[in-house]
Amino acid sequence: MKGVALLPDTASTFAQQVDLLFWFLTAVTVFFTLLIAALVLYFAYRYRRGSTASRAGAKETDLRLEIGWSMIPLTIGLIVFVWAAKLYADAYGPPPDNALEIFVIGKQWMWHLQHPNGIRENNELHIPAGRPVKLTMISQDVIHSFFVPAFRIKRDVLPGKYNTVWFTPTKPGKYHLFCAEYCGTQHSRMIGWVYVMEPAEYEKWLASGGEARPGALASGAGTMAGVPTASLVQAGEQLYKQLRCNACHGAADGQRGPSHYGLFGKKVKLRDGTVVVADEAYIRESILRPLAKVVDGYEPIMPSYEGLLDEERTLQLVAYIKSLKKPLQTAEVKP
Ligand code: HEC
Ligand SMILES: [Cu+2]
Repeated sequence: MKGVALLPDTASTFAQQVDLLFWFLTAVTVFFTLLIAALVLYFAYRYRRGSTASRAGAKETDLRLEIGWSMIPLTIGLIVFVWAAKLYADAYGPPPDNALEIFVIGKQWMWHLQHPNGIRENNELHIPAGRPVKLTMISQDVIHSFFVPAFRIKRDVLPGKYNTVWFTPTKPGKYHLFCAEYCGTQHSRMIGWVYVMEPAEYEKWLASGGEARPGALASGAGTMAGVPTASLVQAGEQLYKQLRCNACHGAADGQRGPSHYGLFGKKVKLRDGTVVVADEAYIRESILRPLAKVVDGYEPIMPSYEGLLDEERTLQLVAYIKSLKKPLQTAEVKP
């Protein structure tokens, strides 16, 4: 430890912005604390019992003073509110398009992280500096919370629902990852490291399947040694065939079920007349609980896969369906 750390490392673009807000709040607080304390002392001294200071013309009320001490704090409060709300909306809103997408599964008591190319890591995450990273997170059991103080991001990881958060790491280094939601006996062990690497180094790491990683020795309990056997999408495709999803879902609509080509991001009309956007959460729900939202024009005949698929395999299916782009390449889906 290097002395007493006032703040954790500042290692993402949010961290810089959050710190600015933090220092602004601190400055405002210090300023008014000193001002008020000085006035209290000054008046206590000046008008102490027995002092000769004149008390003539003392007023009961002063409208300007009252407006002042209402409006100034209100203005400062609103500035802080708008500033903080903007930061919050940035961090928890949609990420930039070029974001690197990482899937996170929390389970008692570890973090399971999955790169798009299939590399999996446990309690370790390797990412390049300077590029936005989007985390799509879900829990296999109870509520967890993904917390990296150096990035100033913390987001609940819930069972049954994808939550996302994004950030842009700025500084290569090794940063603590915590679970910030009490999740059972070994909650305190649900920790790990985020390695931010120079982009070139990261490419090397990816190419080596997650072997050439700094810190590989430092932390004994590490990755499942890469395993870049199948990319997420390929794993999903295999599973899709294995589960015979294509018995009902073909290359075009009009089979027993709708086609999945071009589904991701599309507006889907449902039986009850409502329209939903097909995002990750919708696709996941459609697989696990097909009856929750039935597509208009189709019979509710799809079997539920709830209980048959764990979150990892569900993610693979979601990733595969996401990858099916509109202009369909024939022969990709064999009925
Ligand atoms: C017995 C036929 C059948 C099988 C097998 C089947 N589905 Fe479906 N699926 C349907 C039908 C019919 C619908 C439309 C009605 C609905 O929403 O329930 C549908 C809807 C969907 C949707 C929503 C599509 C949209 O356009 O909004 C997704 C996603 C989906 N299925 C994925 C899968 C996956 C993944 C599998 C394999 C694990 C699978 N389905 C297996 C019949 C099937
Ligand atoms: Cu936890």
